[in-house]
Amino acid sequence: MIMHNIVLFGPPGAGKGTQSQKLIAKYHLVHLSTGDLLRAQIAEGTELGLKAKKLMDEGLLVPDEVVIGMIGNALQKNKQAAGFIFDGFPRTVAQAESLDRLLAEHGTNVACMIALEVGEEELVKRLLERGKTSGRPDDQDESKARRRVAVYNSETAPVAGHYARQGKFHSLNGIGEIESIFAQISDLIDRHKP
Ligand code: B4P
Repeated sequence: MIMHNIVLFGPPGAGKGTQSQKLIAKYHLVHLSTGDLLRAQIAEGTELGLKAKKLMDEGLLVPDEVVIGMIGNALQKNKQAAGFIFDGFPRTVAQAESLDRLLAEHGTNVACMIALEVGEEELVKRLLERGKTSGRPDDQDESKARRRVAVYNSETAPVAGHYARQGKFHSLNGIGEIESIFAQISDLIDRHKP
């Protein structure tokens, strides 16, 4: 039975992927990163991957129905999981509404959303730094990094209100030592155990 579901939230480069790796080792939850799932489709050269690549390389969001479909499949495949860390999803209010509905179909819900707050200059710096080694086209130039932040501000930021209205929104400063941020996230997760 899927029980303990955490949404890790924040702008591109805020540290969601970095913290997710540490959290799955500690809590044995299944990590669902829509960015990673999409990049796997690109690597396999699927039709979905080809369409997604064009949008991702430009720093734009992939259509809701594509990512919602991927998450629905992943939930179906992991019915025995203790819970999930959702990383980079939901990124629109429509995705959040779909996530709530999909989890309800499995008799569960989001326990809490944890947002990592980082300002635009630091985000751009981190993304360009990662771009030196990641090979990710969306990390390669400043104008794309800034477009991703702008897309976050217009399309993704309202998702915080969706979970705030459910009393599930928590926000942390995402600037600081990775271990210290991890300790603060762990504390929030422990306080929201079902
Ligand atoms: P994602 O793969 O989700 O990636 P992200 O936003 O770049 O990164 P994240 O916040 O995880 O950063 P990380 O920890 O690595 O999205 C990529 C694209 O996929 C999107 O633009 C979109 O096109 C598409 N997509 C994905 N999901 C979608 C959805 N649901 N709907 C529609 N489209 C979707 O950190 C970045 C860097 O910072 C790293 O190099 C790290 O080392 C560094 N860092 C982390 N924490 C730090 C700290 N505390 N101090 C200093 N540096 C730190």
